[in-house]
Amino acid sequence: MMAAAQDGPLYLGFDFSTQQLKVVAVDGNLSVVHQDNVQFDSELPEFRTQGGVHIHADKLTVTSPVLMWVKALDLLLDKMKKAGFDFSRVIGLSGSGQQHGSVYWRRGASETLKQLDPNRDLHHLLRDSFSVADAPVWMDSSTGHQCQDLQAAVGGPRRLAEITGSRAYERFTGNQIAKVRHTQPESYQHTERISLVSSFAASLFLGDYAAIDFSDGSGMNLLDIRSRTWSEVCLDAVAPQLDRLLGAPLPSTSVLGGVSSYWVRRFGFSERCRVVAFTGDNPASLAGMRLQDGDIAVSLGTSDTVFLWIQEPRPALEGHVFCNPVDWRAYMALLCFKNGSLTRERIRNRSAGGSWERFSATLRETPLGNGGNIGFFFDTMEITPPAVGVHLFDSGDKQVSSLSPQVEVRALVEGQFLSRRLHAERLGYSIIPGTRVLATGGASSNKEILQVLSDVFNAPVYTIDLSNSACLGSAYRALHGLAAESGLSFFDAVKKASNPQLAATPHPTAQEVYAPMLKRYALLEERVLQEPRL
Ligand code: ADP
Ligand code: XUL
Repeated sequence: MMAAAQDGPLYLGFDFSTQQLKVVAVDGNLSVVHQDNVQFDSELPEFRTQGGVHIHADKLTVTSPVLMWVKALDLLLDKMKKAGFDFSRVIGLSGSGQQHGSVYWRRGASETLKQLDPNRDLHHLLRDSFSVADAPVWMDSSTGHQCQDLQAAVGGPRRLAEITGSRAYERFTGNQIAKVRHTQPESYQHTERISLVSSFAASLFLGDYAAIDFSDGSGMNLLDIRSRTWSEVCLDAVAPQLDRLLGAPLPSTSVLGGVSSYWVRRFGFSERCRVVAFTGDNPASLAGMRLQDGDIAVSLGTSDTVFLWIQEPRPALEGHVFCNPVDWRAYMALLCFKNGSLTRERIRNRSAGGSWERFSATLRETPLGNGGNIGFFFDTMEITPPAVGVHLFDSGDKQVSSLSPQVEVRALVEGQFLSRRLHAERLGYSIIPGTRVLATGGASSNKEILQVLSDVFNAPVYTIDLSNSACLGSAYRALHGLAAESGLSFFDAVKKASNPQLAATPHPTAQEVYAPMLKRYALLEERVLQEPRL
């Protein structure tokens, strides 16, 4: 058993997320045998990011340096090598990226990718390969005009949602591409390929441009999610001949090819090692949690997201429908909340002395329902709902200017989860007996936060061993991608993985407290949305 584990095949999953690059390796039994990460802010300080991004002076434009991601990969692989990781055992790799971000490859970059010198770091080799140095990322909300133009060209928000699964959203890649084309025409002219963060990362391993997969491609406002081809009307509205810059999209389970000779010669990868299409971090998390129809996933990372497995797409004006990453016939619905972990960190620093322990103790010591106090904490322009600012209310629905530190901590966490539940229900999702809430992301390691989640949703909360389900899901997808060619389903391919563990069950009074509070929250949200934006 031991001997087999020490020389059997391995699968790697990478996650190019907002604040860090992570990797896990699993063996054929789906046990995690290695994990590592590179934090952008602290380990690559030369790029001067905060939370992995640059927020520009207009506060709306948000970008990350592409070369930072490349350098992070150099660093991560070096760390693995130093740790004695045996790359020759890896027979499949895949990965995920923060969704919606776009990478612009300069003319000639494909030739560079094909002839990478194994004696040098990638970030030296690719220094001149990007026509836009600062990649727009999902936190950007600067493309309001482009969104209006796209919706007008297609026949309105509802029509756009019908085709692409979402009305126009500022962070969606088509609108970002339209902005780059207008604001940086020269750079756009010099671009030979546009990748998502996921397909950009896959390209580094492949030594060639990697296809965009159907699932992450659904976050662009460009893909027809039913025919799984680019929508001509959407492409035409964004830029002429955009299909040439994007390449044809492929199923998320596709094997794209082998790793390039750079990886074989520099790190000792096997020539047999295959690259399976990379996808978005949320789709990859769905795979990592082995989410099933009826479950609800709540991801608590830089962004908070809520997602579900759905059979039939019924796109609405709120939320998104993506092609499913593990079953090409199915779909997933997703809601994204921009003010997630970074807002929790701000309130932790302000009201809990900068310590998660004190933050958690406060949640333990304060009552369910928080004495009727409710808070909305939209530090930056929220996506769901589109509102900004901090709005606090007492038990009589009177707006107040501050709360005590203890009440503030609970108001933040309860408010966040009331919002997640309210908007999930509006999407048509209802909690019935037997519903499992599967939690993941950095904050899912916090038991007290999970208890509030369980109480507000009045449902049991489960976690998987690894809080980074996107990374794990990428390793699972690598394994499945290799097996999928013989027709094996994703769930059959990963059936040996350990089951999610129960982390919290709702307090007996949870329903009594939160059912009326949810109604109040919905009414107060209406009020917040009507307030003028300063
Ligand atoms: P991403 O993948 O978006 O980069 P992660 O899912 O790794 O982010 O989550 C990172 C976040 O996890 C950090 O910003 C931090 O706020 C949060 N986090 C880490 N530990 C805890 C904890 N004990 N309690 C609450 N939040 C935590
Ligand atoms: C999803 C979204 C974020 C990013 C970053 O639509 O914008 O969740 O994928 O994690």
